[in-house]
Amino acid sequence: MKLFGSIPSPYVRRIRMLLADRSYEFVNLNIFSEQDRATLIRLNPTRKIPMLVDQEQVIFDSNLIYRYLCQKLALPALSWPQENQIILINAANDSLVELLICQRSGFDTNDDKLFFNLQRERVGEVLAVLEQQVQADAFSDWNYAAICLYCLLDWIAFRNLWPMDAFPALTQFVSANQHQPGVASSDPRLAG
Ligand SMILES: N[C@@H](CCC(=O)N[C@@H](CS)C(=O)NCC(=O)O)C(=O)O
Repeated sequence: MKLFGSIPSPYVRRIRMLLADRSYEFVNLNIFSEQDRATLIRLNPTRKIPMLVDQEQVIFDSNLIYRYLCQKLALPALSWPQENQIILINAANDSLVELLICQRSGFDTNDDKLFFNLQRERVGEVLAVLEQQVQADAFSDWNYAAICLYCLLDWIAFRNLWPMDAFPALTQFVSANQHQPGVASSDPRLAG
């Protein structure tokens, strides 16, 4: 199996952490370089990372990759509450990706504009719900939902995307899980 992605991407990191002790090849792409972008486009018309190549099969999207690996590696299927947790994490993650791309396109994402307001509202509300869930021990097991949460929160810290002072339980969740399998080796700070 080959996982195509980048080191900083939180969506790619989920799968790297999930596969921490398993044998697979990681192909590190810079999706904005000409050569790597050609690889991305050839394999994945959505032009997003990650994608997984297993013999002739190409699987797009971290969520589908998890389902594929569940079947292939007999991993535990997600419960409905875990599916909902991942929907929450994805919603905040997607909005932060959009805001980051807008910033890199030269927009001031703190402007009072509908698109930016919607993303910021979503991120703030979702982080507040996740804070409550962590306080209620809904992320106390190290499972795929917890991996996804860790990748989101550590990426927020790495890119300095959102003030976390209002979310002490989320901050504590990151410190408490720093030694989990695959966390250190997939650190986005290693991208250089
Ligand atoms: N739903 C996708 C989201 C993947 C995603 O947004 N990846 C980002 C990198 S973190 C990306 O490839 N962005 C490129 C773009 O938006 O053009 C998944 O779960 O894999």
